[in-house]
Amino acid sequence: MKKAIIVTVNAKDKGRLEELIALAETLGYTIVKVFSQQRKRPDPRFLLGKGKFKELINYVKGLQSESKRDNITIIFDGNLKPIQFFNIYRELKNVNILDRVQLILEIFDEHAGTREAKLQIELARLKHVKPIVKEWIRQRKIGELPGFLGSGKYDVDAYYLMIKRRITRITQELEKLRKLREKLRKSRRKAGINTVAIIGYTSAGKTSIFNALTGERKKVGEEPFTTLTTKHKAVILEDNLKVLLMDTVGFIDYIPVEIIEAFYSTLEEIVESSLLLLIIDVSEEINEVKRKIRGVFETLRRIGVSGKPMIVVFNKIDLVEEEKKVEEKVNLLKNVVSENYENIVTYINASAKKGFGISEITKEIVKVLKKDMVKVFVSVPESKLGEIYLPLRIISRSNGFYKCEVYTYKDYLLATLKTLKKVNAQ
Ligand SMILES: Nc1nc2c(ncn2[C@@H]2O[C@H](COP(=O)(O)OP(=O)(O)OP(=O)(O)O)[C@@H](O)[C@H]2O)c(=O)[nH]1
Ligand SMILES: [Mg+2]
Repeated sequence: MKKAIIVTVNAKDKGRLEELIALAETLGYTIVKVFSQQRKRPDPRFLLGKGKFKELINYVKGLQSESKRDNITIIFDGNLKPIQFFNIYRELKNVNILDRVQLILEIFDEHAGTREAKLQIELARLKHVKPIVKEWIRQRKIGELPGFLGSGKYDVDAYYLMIKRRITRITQELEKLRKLREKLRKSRRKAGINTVAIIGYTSAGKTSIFNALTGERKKVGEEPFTTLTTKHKAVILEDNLKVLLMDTVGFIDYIPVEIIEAFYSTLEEIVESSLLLLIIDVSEEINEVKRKIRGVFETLRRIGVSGKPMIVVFNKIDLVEEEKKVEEKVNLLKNVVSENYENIVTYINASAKKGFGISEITKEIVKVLKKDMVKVFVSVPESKLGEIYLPLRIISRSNGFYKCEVYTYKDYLLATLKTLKKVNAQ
């Protein structure tokens, strides 16, 4: 049995602790106890104060003598400092120690389907353990510890070197993949295709909305981080107006820097998209919904998104019972959203499950994107019509020519005119 003890100091709200428990349970841990403490500041040595830490040690010893075969893990809420990790490890032999970063990475790992996702997870892990190993080296030098995790005296130096080399290698490889994506993005925009990024807290229903808008059947699930790699699908909304809808990795409250840096490099695509579709699960208790909304905006700030137009979708409306309550809740949430973001286009109530609000979302997307486009009137020879990949609407047809309205993005107007000339359009 995978038993886990959760340790939290100065937990700000219940929701976050419950979330940590849910994350651990997702990984198959059974939570046997929660140690929580309020103190002026976390203890620099053990996070918990001396007395409470003793209690933890005794509790673990009790568990260990009860059953030798059980695997015991201690999960710390928040991020342990290397010295704390080291101190705790020294006092508590034969248990696994995880903090929030490692826990999230374990879940990511279970869902990682692509090579890129796997590399990103490995990079985040290496960056996370690097300072801990460094601390180990420091402790050994001052004579506190003979070896690393019970291994030979100098293995720890070799291990540290390996970590550094591997970080360099992976960073290079990810950089190549990133450049490739960048090229793709540019060519899409030239072809008049805009990207709409569907974003939101994990389990908000992003993939469900993505599926409803595209007719896809990508995997949805109750578990957090069902989606780990951004998925694209081109859809034609109207008059040849093609957009690329993008389903993304869910956010989570307090994403550690390592994960943002390594894993969320894919989220660059969010930074470069034309429009954001923010999905909010309104079915939960109001304070929980608010906490998650703030978490999302915090992440957006950290990845450098601001001012981009955003459509806010209040999803899972089917789970809120009375209509009056929906109205009340949604109004409160609008305040939280508008306090945190500048450019909200509109708010839409929806249920991906019941198909409610989906056509409204489409309509609003079209409205926003067309704002950024200009119309050009041209006559195109019939045989060449198929060579125009831009959104267009045929107005009339005469003498072998189609009279059309062609849409293009303002910043690509010159390029578009050139392309039109090539197909003898006038
Ligand atoms: N009742 C109800 N359930 C919904 C609705 N939309 C999504 N769900 C459920 O919510 C859960 C999460 O949905 P997903 O679409 O996987 O959510 P996600 O945001 O893509 O989640 P991650 O990829 O894990 O971050 C699933 O069990 C869905 O069936 C809705 O409108 N109503
Ligand atoms: Mg998903």
